[in-house]
Amino acid sequence: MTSVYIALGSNLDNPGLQLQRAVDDIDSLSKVELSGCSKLYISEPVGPAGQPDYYNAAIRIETTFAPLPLLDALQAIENNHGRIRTVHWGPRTLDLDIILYGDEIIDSDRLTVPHYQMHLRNFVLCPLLDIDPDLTLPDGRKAATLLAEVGTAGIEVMATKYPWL
Ligand code: PH2
Ligand code: MG
Ligand code: MG
Repeated sequence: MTSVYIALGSNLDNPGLQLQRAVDDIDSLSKVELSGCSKLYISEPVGPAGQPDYYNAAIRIETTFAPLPLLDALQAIENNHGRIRTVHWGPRTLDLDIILYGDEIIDSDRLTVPHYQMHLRNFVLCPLLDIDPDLTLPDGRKAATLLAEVGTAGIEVMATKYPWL
């Protein structure tokens, strides 16, 4: 079993419900056990202007999936939620990003872990810290230190305890 942190985001078609259903979908995967769930946040969009605010959250799972099969399973869930891949960083019904996979460093065509922007994004760091306030990256950096560097502007708690809605 490996502990994996997954960030969830949505800014289309009832985003809170998209995230709540996504947690249930991931928890239902046969090789996955849910071991932690963050608060639900609303955050200002990073990227192209003029898109709706995002809902964001994170979960921790214990899994026997290898990284790429896990990515396949998460992308199938994204597709089932009507995800259409258009604009880079543009609006989406559901985005599931593998942020950390145990202590592994992965640099392949399809997958970069730790997520290459995690240290810049408070909408990823805040939810991760809900689950594990002592969270440390494979390079030894503390998630709490990274959040102190980026700050908490533009992000608000919508609901504290899962199920959020
Ligand atoms: N995801 C993006 C681009 N911009 N902004 C916020 N606030 N939250 C996101 O999840 C997000 C974003 C691409 O994955
Ligand atoms: Mg993303
Ligand atoms: Mg993604």
